[in-house]
Amino acid sequence: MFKYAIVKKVSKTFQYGLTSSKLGKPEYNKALIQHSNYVEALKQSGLKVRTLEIDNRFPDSTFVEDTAVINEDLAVIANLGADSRKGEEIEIKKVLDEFYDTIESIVKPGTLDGGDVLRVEDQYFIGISQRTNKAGALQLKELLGKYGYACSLVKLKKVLHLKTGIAYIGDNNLVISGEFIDNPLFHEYDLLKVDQDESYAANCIRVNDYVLVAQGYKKLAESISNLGYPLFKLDMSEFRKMDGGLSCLSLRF
Ligand code: CIR
Repeated sequence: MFKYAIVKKVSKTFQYGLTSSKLGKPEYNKALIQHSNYVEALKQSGLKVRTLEIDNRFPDSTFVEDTAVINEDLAVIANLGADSRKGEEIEIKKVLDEFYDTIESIVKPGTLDGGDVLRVEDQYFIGISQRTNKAGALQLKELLGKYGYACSLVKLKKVLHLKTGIAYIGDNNLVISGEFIDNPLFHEYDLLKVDQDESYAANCIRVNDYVLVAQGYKKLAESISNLGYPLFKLDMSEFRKMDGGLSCLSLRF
């Protein structure tokens, strides 16, 4: 069970963030509404939400998930892979200091974005991507290993982050899309395969009893619902324009 979430208000410079989506410029006011609906869903799922103030120096800073990897034992501060995002982690470290006795950090030459780190029970998968390099992944593997977590590295081919294409929703159920479907690393799980036309929705999150899923992706919503999970369907259009999804908008612990 999660108790807390950390989120961060959408920067006024959001439209200048990194993206490969070609979906156009995000509408700021719409993004604010979508963000506040997201926070509301986290609260309805039972979380106390800590909302960090806006920081216009960092257009992508609302995507707090990338700044750290946290679990019940420790917090690991990321060394973000994109130059324009380096420094976002400083504020997050200060906040996590209030909650954690043990805080570690990924350091140069290692880089790592939290979006590349997927936890499945006591097993972690770490994506090697444009943002996370092997040195960063191996540092994280060593840190988590001290607490008994196993780690496997997954080389990404197309997607930005590992969790762009995979989500673990509990009870052995892995939501999986695109390049990951044929990867034998994931074949021991019960796979909910996401069709190509719904691939954006693969980035969903389990929060206590609920699954939060992007609105407008009916096939996946139905498959998850058929497994018995209650859903929150959230409009994510403006975050999608900036390559962001549901997991990216919070740190949950
Ligand atoms: C970026 O490219 O860094 C942001 N525009 C999107 C980050 C999305 N984060 C995530 O998938 N964990």
